[in-house]
Amino acid sequence: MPPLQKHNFNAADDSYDKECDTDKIVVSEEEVIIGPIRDCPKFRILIVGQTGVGKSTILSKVFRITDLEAGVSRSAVGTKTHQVWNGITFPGQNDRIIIHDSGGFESSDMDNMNEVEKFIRFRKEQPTLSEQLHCIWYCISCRSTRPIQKSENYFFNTVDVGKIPVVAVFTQFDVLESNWFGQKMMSAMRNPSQLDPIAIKREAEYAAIADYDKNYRSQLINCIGLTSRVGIERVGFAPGEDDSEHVDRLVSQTMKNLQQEGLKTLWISAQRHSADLKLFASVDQGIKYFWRSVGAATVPFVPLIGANGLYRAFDKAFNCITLLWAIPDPDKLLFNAKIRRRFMEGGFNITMGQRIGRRFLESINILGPLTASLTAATFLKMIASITLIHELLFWREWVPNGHHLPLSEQDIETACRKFSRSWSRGKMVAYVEGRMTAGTWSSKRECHQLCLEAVDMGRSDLYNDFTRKSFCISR
Ligand SMILES: Nc1nc2c(ncn2[C@@H]2O[C@H](COP(=O)(O)OP(=O)(O)O)[C@@H](O)[C@H]2O)c(=O)[nH]1
Ligand SMILES: [Mg+2]
Repeated sequence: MPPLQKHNFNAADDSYDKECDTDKIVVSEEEVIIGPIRDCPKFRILIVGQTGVGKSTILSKVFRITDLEAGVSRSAVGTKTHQVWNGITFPGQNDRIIIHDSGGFESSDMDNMNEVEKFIRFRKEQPTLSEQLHCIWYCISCRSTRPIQKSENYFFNTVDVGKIPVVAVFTQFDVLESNWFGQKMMSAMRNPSQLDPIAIKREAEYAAIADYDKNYRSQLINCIGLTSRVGIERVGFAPGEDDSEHVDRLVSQTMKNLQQEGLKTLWISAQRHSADLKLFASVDQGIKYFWRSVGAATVPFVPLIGANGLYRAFDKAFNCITLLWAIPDPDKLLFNAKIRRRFMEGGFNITMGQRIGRRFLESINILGPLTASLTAATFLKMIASITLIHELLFWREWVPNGHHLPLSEQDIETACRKFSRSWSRGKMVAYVEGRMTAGTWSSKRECHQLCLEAVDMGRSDLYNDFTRKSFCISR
């Protein structure tokens, strides 16, 4: 543990005006997120399932990795049965995951299952969080008419996973839908004058869900018991169809099964599907930093904070938000003080040459020290701006065939400029300032709510183009 550093946030010196090397920021013990992610920077997940159930497909959807085989294997070990021991990482694609793939095995192949069991036992005995296994996805295909067989029975009833969260994922659900669609179309053909493909598609969806509940989900519940802590989810990725809702459900089901706060945060950072989860967490963490630095735990709060403190809190919130979005950034541009200033310039729409730092913050209020509402408004605008600019960068890399382009200064420049000139920024700022003047900033809860609303407002106009898919995960 590094020594706990005490900061005098209201110090009158210029220390925070100096370029701040954010890589070297000393993290105190109570740090909520930077600590856990520093100690355990990668989410370690085991994915189990027979060949062809769609394991690689799921991984690519949730983590934005293109090719599992192209990952970097940590410890290449011998035979196919031993494949599970290889932790695969994805530098430049997703720096927050280590994947263990059971490799394909047939249902009667108990050798492979025994190896999986040995691997789980080994991971359970590891003393540090980063060496432990954080989650298991057990995939079963809906293509199979007998989904629960010998290896499923063995895994869910005999293998002792301890506290490791398990999600049973029924894959290729769309295959059930198309089977039902086929059947229903056939019988409708008998009376072609009443043929209505749209109505039949809807009927097929309902039939598939009923089929799934009765013949897949219930079968598994019969096998494991109603009180089991295993999460159960279904996903289907039909070619050419929008499947974001399916990925959404798997991401939230996994989140629900994680017990530890630190792991939940790591999960939010590791999954690269839901921007909403990252966004909510950014606001949560940003407000926490603000609150800690204002030095007032009472309600209504009185911010006892100078420009130094504000800048410092901003900087920490920035670290935290950057870690949450986990945008592949091989050159660590997002931790560079000069580049970070572009975010502030983007957020406040000031000209490039202007000095940003403590003096800038003081100059916001040229008549004297920052007032309570001004402090709060400034900080909330900052949190909302950094969050929204991160979101722009997050979607930037997700254009067909264009993902995993390394982040460049130009990309950051473009995103900051787009944001600073957008209606969104204008609306967000006006909203925060309006509400502040009305005095609705005096409790923690109100500040938090206001910041979420501001982000939402800022979001509304930024994504009228193709880049944003509207995922929404309710909290
Ligand atoms: N229709 C449909 N096909 C899928 C789905 N998931 C995977 N596939 C296809 O099934 C095949 C095997 O998938 P893959 O992810 O490689 O399975 P793995 O062997 O478990 O890694 C590939 O041709 C995929 O395109 C799905 O949800 N629906
Ligand atoms: Mg595979």
